[in-house]
Order: sequence, then structure tokens, then C-alpha cells
Amino acid sequence: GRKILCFIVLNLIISLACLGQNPLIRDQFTADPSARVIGDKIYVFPSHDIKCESTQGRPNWFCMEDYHVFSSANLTDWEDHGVIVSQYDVPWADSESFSMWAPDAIEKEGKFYFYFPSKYKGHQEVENNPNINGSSFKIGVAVADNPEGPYNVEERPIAGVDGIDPNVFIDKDGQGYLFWSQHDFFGAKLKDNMIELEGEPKTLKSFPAEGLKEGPFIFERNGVYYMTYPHVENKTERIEYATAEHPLGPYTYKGVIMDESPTGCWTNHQSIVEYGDQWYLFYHHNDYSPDFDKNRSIRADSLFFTDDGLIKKVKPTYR
Ligand code: FUB
Repeated sequence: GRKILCFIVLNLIISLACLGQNPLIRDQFTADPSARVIGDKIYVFPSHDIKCESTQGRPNWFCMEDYHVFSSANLTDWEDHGVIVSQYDVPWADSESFSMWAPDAIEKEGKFYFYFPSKYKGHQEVENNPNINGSSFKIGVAVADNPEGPYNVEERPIAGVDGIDPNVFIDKDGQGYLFWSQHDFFGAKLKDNMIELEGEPKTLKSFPAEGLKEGPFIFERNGVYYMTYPHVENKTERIEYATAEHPLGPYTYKGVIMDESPTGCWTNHQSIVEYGDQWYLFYHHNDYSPDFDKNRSIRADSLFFTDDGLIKKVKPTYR
């Protein structure tokens, strides 16, 4: 009885601590948080919004030139480990497009693999020609011996991948998968080296047909694969999920994890992680930039499951 009481009190303290600290990073704009437990800490690999000069990137749009990584042992105090990858380090990226969008990272056998999208050199050809079916983004990888880096950027983007918002997942049997979005969601097995696809990508079906979907993030719990993603049906993105018995599907739509922003932040972008017996949803909102929703801030709130393994809706702790 005492043990259970201690457990409940501890969880309550952790949850309350979490409620009190949003947004997580207060000295810069951050978005698209990918949270990973590494050792006894949580690492967050977000993207980095900046205020663009009028000559940089697309005016009044996302302006993103590099990535920082942050870590915390208590979800309250965050250490900024500095820039790990910048658009100027990536040989194939168009460093005038400021398009280092949502990344992801994972540990495998003591190495750390960081995946990021960017517009590539020559992307204008696709953008200016409606007859070419393709994306103006590709996805690159950088590899390090420590989560904080230094990261070595692969010379070329991943062959066979066109799109944004990479998400990497390693199943219980050690098989790696890469997911990304390009109108639809795509997924493919990764080779052991984690930097090449094994076989052809598969289109993942059975998600809502209408509206934009992006930002896939998959996790496994009790043998169920959860695919979570932001989806715009009306004006702003809400976070939804679908489940499957295999990482590559088929997926069945299950419901909404977080409703649309009440104050009109157009994007949201999630990751879900278990840390110290508690599940957390990491996401973003434009807390520090109410008038310009391309300058966002990352947040986290506790997440709970029903006995049937469904995800209970998370209410953001706005203040
Ligand atoms: O941060 C830029 C883009 O906005 C991301 O890639 C999308 O997921 C959305 O959050």
C-alpha cells in the first residue's frame, strides 16, 4: 500500500513539475520536438525557428537554418548543447532556403543517427514545374558517437526518399524503419547501417483522406504500433493517431490526441515517449510569438492510456 501511495505521489509531483514549465525552452524559438530517452536523461531534438532577415528564405514563412539538441534529467531544467547540424554543413542542401524542418534522431548500438529534411540544390525545378511529380525536400542523415555530437553529415541525402518530417523507429527485433510525409505517409525498412533504405518505400494507407497530414511519429506499446501525426481539416493542425499490428501497417484511425490550437497556431508536431514510468507528449505552440505562428516554442504534457490502450486526449497547459 505504501509503495503504491509513494508511486502515485511521485507521479503527481512529476506531472505537476511538468505542468509548471511550459514552454520548455525560453531563450530561442524551437519547434517539432523529437524526444528520446538516452541513458537517464531525455534528449529533445527540435527544429529551430529564427526571425529571418527580409532577404533570407521565403518571406513570412518558416526560417530555419540549424538544429540544437537539449537534454534534461527532470523535464524542467534543460541544457542546450548548441548547434549540431547547420544548413551550411550539408553539401546537398540549398543553404539559401532556410528549410531545415522537423528532424528526428535515434540511438543504435552506441551511435546516434540524426535525420533532417531540407530543400536540395535545384529544388526550384520541381517547384516551378507542375508536371514534375516530386518534392522540393530530401532527407539527410548525420551520425555521431554522442547525442550532443559532433555529428558527421552524410554527403548525400537518403536515396529513394522525397519529402519532409523524417521519423525513425527501431522495432523490438532490431529492424529500423524510416517514415516521412509527402502528401501521404511513406515508410520503409532501413538497412543495418541506418543510412540507406532496404527495399521500396510503402505508402501507408487508412488515414483521413481530406486535408494535410504531416509529421509522422511512431512508437510501440504492448505490441501495438501507434502512428501519430498532425492533420489539418479546417484551419490549424490537430494531433491524431492510428494503430496497427506492424510498423508498416495497415493502420486504423483511432482518434484525436490534441485539439487544434485555440489561438490559431497553424502547425503542431508531436513525439511521444515514456520516461520514468510516465508517458509524455512533446508538441509546440507559438507561446512567445502570438502574432507570427512561424516562431514556435516546444512544450510537454503528461499523456495517459485507457485500459484498452487508447490514448486519452491531452489538454495543453496554456497559461
Ligand atoms: O517546422 C516546419 C514544418 O512545420 C514541419 O516540418 C512540419 O511538421 C510543421 O511543424
